[in-house]
Amino acid sequence: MIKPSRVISIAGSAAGGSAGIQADLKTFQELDVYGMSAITAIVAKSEATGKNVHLQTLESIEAQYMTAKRQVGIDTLKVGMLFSKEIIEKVSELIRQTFARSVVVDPVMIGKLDSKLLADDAAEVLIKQLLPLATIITPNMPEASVLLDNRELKTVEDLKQAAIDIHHLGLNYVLVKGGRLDGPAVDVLYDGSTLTTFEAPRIHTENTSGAGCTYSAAIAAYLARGKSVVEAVHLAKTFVTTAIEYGFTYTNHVGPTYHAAMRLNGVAHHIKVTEETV
Ligand code: PXL
Repeated sequence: MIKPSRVISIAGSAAGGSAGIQADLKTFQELDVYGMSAITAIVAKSEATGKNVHLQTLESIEAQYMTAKRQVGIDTLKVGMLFSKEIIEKVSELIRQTFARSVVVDPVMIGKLDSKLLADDAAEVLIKQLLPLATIITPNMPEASVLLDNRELKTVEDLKQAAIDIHHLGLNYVLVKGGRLDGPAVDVLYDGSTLTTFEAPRIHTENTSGAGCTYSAAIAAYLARGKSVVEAVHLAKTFVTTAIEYGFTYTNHVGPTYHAAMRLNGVAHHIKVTEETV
C-alpha cells in the first residue's frame, strides 16, 4: 500500500465548516494527502457577548502540533489564521524545529465578513519571523496591501509590482491573489526572477467563503505530492475555481465553496498560465 504524504494545518477552526481547519481537512482528503490539525483559535460568534475569536493557549497549540509530529510525522505544513503575536512566535519556533518539505503560509488578516483575524500589533512579527520560513505565501489584495504599508492595489500591473516588492522582504515564492480585481481572477506568482500569471474567468457568485483557505490547502497538498511550486499553484487554482463554480448555500448566509466539486463533476474551467522574466 502507498502511504499518503502527511500535511498539517495550523489554523483557526471555522464553526460553519467553510473556512479554516475545516476547509483545509476537506481539501486534503479530496487531494489524497493525510490531513492533521493544530487549532490556534475557534472562530464562532457568541450571541451574548459578540466575541468572535476564542484563542487557544500556547500550551494547547504546541501539544496539538507535537502530538501530530510524534504520532504521525509531518511532511508539509499549511499555516492559516494565527491571530496574535504570541501565537505567531510559537508557531515560527515549532516550524524551525521541523524538517518539512514545504511550508505554505496564508497570511490571514481579515475574514470575508470583516471579522478581524490578525491583531493590530502582529503584522510586524508575521513579516519578520514567520514569512521568511515559508516556501510560498498567498496574500489576497488587502493582505498584500498591509505587507506594503497600505499601498493601494487595483490592477494586474499593481499585483505584479506588489509580488516583486513583497519578495524583497526576503521571501521565497510570493503569490498575490486577484480575487477582488475587476475582470478575470488573475493571480501573480514571483520567485525572484520569473513572474507567472494564472488566469481564471470571473465567476459571479456570493458563495466563496473559505476560498482562500481552500486554495492554500490545495497548494500544500500538491507540494506534499511532489509537484513544483508552479505546478502546485496551477493545479490548486484549478481545484479552487471548480469549488467556487459549484459553491452553494443552505441559508441566507454567504455559502461555502464545494470541495468535492472537481471529483464529482470534473474541471469546470481551465487556467491560462503565462510567464515573463523580470
Ligand atoms: O477565510 C479566512 C478565514 C481563515 N480562518 C478562519 C476563518 C476565516 C474566515 O472566516 O474563520 C478560521
